[in-house]
Amino acid sequence: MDCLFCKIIAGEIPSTKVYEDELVYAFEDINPQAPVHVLVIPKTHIASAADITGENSALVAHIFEVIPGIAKKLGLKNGFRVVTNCGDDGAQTVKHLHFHIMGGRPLQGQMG
Ligand code: DGP
Repeated sequence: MDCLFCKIIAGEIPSTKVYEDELVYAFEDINPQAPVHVLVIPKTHIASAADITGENSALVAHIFEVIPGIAKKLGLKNGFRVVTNCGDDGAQTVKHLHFHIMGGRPLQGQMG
């Protein structure tokens, strides 16, 4: 499968790791939109939030379980944003489910 984020997980494309366990990989976004901008991805390929099912929802729950620890490690004491873009209208450019963690400054109240 020709998936950019699967290649990052495999180490075929370099990335700056922030967190990793057996299910999840987190790394710095190449085009940060905030002082802290990290992507959290499942190691199993799921194309987008539209592909979350009863079969893989435990993995998604695990992602949300590890996000507070990642945010703490990143020093986001004052809060942060978690976003997933889904599909073309959702401005998803990489078709591997990913959650943006953004923070490090007060963010605007509206998106898009
Ligand atoms: P989205 O628009 O939600 O699909 O966001 C995709 C994000 O992926 C975008 O913020 C930039 C980031 N990105 C794209 N290519 C690379 C890459 O090769 N390395 C890293 N670290 N991030 C990437």
